[in-house]
This record gives sequence, C-alpha cells and structure tokens, in this order.
Amino acid sequence: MDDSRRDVAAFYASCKEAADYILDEVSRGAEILVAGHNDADGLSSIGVVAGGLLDIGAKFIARSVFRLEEFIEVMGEHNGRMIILVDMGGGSIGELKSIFGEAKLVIIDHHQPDQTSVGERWKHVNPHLFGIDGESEVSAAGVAYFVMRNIVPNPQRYAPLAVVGSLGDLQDKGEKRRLVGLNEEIVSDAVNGSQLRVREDFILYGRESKPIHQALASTQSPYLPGLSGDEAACLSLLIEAGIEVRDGDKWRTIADLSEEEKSKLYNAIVSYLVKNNQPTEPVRDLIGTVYELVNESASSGLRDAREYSQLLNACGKTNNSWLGVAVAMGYRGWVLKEAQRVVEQYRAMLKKSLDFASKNLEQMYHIVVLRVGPEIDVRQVSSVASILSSSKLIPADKPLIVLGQEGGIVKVSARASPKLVSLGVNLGVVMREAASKFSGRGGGHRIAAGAEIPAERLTLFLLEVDRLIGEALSQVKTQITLDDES
Ligand SMILES: [Mn+2]
Repeated sequence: MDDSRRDVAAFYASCKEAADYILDEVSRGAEILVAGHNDADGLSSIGVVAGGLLDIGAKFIARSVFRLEEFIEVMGEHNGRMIILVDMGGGSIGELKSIFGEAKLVIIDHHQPDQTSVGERWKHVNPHLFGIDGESEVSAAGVAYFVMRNIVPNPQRYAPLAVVGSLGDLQDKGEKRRLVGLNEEIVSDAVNGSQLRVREDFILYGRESKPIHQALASTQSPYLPGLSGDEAACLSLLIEAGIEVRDGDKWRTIADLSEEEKSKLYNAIVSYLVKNNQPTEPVRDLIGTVYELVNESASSGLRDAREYSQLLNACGKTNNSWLGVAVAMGYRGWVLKEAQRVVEQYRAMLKKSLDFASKNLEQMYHIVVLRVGPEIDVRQVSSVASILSSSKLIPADKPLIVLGQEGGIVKVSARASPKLVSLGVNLGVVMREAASKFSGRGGGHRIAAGAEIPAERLTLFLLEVDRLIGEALSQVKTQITLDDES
C-alpha cells in the first residue's frame, strides 16, 4: 500500500459527508434501506447503522444478503429510497451504477474499490480511497462507526461492535493479535466510554463461558492437532498437568485460572505437541490481546469480542441473519438465547466439515482445492475456507480454493497464507481476473477473496487460477534469481 497518500483527516471528512447525506434523508422522514454482507463484519456494520438510525428515530429496513446478486434482486425495487450498502459494493460500482443509477446510494466498505467514480448522487466511504489499508486496519463496521458517530447521540455504544466486526474479519494481525491502525482509535473510544477492556490472556473459544477442556477443544484457530475437536484429550491433558477442572460441582473456566495455572496450561500444551511431533508455533497464537465487552454477561457469549463475532457469523451463515442483526442492535433475552442455540449447532456442523475436508483435498500445481458436496451448506463455504486455511491441513505455499455449488452457480472462497501474500500473491486480483474471463464475478483482499462462477465454466476457471498463482510465484522466483546475480 502506498502510504504517501495516507490522509486520515480526509477520510474522516468523507465519513462526515456521508453522515450529513444520511441525516438529510432522515430529516425528510424518508425510509432508508440498509443492506450488507451476512458475515460477522457485515452484520456488525448493519448493527451500527441500523442501531444508530433507530436511536435518532429514523425509519429504515435492514437486511443482509449472501452476495451482491441477491442484494440486486431484493433491492432492485428501492422505489426511490436511499440505500446504505455496508461491507460490500465498493468493488462493483460500475455494475451497481447500471442498476441503481437513479437511487441515492451510500457505500460503506473497506474492500479494494474498483476504479469507477461514484459521481454526485452517491457517497462511497472507503479507507482505500485515502491510502488507508482497509484490509488490516479498519473493517466495514469500523467505517460505519466513523460515519455514524457524526449522527448518533451516544456513539461510544457502537465502538465495541466495530471491534467485533474487525475481529470477525481477522484484522488482529498486530503483535500479540492486537488490532492496529484506525482500529486502535475505535478501541480507545470504546475503552474511554467504559464499554471495553483490553488485556492479554488465552484466546480460547468460551474463555469465560465453557469448562476449560471444552474451551480448549472448541478452539479451531489456531488449530492444535490432537486437541482441537477432542474434549477427552483436552480433559486428560488438564488432569495430567495438575490443573483443577472443577470448583465444587461447578466447572472452572479459563477466566477462573490463576496466572500460575495459565502458564502450567501453556507449557502442558507445548509439551503435548512436542511429544506428538507437531509444530509448536501455533501455541503462540493462543496467547494474545483479548477484547472484553464489559457490559455483557459472562455467560452471554458476547463478552469476548471474538466470540461475539463468531455468534454473528454463525447467524449469518445459517439463514438467521436477522437474529445477528437484532443482537448487534442491542436486543437480548429470547433473541440472544436463539442466537446461542444457532452458534452451537453451527460449530458442530463446522467440525463435521473439517473432518470431511481433511479427507477430500485435491492438489493442483499451485493451489489446493476442496469441493464441498451437499453435506456442507454453501453458505458455510467461506467459514470452512477460513478455518481450514488456519489449520495445518493446508501447505503454506499453496492457496486454498473452496468450492460450493448452489443451482448453476459455484461459490468460490480463496485463502492465502501470510507467506504467500509476502511473496506477492494477491488473491483479490487473481479472483477478479480469472472470474471475469469465465463470465463470473470475483474480488476481495490479498489474503482472502471470493468469486462466483457459472458451474459449467468451473474447470477452466480453476486452471486459470492455478496458472495465475503460478505466474505470480514465478515472478518472485525470477526476482530472487536476479537479485542473487546482482
Ligand atoms: Mn468486512
């Protein structure tokens, strides 16, 4: 990223401009459509925008969509209403223009934008337009927060949700899994507003809500061979390490452990992996920066911001987006109970998917391909891709391409290792180029991208992706050879 263009003040000014545009529409009493992607960041973004609109008494309809085409279908009849599109659209402005040219549209996104200008009637708020890296330092929920804080009376309330969105998009790439860049700004707003606490601890799923062995077994990122998914193995590890798993008739949680017990646990995991000839690097990722929503209860599954994002993601990927949006907007009670049930079922299904994947990977020259059949919901393809890519099943020198078919369309989800990105692989560009050659649509980030392809063009598409990745990597090799010679 070209940092010389970095202009945070101008980015904030563009957030303010979009906010004024929205406020104008609100003051006319007009109903606004809010739509976004159905992943954790998308639902957080909808939560920030819709929650903010509710706060100021605006009329709105909120909904999430699986992909842009679905959005176009449902929003095609906007009847002149303003549309606020979150976490999508920035890379498809040309296409949106041909359909929504007459509508008032606000795009709140952090994906790499296409080159089409939005013109006068539309606002496109996107950090990339100001030399700020939307891939690593701000999510769509973060951008939504920077927009809505100009409008809502108590914006700090929405800062934790922006943190949830950023963690959902795996932006915790700083030292000790810290959020960096503009995200830090949001974190400090949330901390100052007594909404959030930041500290270093074990990053395990269910840190405050599950028995320790279950928390350990439920953690899929990082993936710990032999422990992830195996509660019995985890329980016996704890007992051998001399860690009390119960306090009377109550199971203890990670949060109940003393510092000494935590280091015992850490060492026990390391020795387990060493004993089983597994790499120990992933263990380092178990310790990191924990973001706690201090106003949520420990048993809610919303107190740990990473867990919160997984709950939203589970809702989105199982056709329960409305539950996620409602939770993000602040509804609790039975709505939350329902969402908790959804996340448990979803996690069980993911475990099944991982077992399936471990037996069905196909190797091409430069990529690894997984075709999921009817046993996996096509809506889970991107989650499967994310979880798999952080597991040790995928070699670090090949991108993972996961395919799921729905009707005549194949949904493609691609993930690269940080190593591949550092070698110059840009999956967003590869997906866009390869998809456009075969009547599809693609794009995204360097490390994570996606595409939709007509099923009958799939084989050609895969060959093209394989070729493009090989080409990118051979350029690196040439570069290295030339450097060696000089
Ligand atoms: Mn996002």
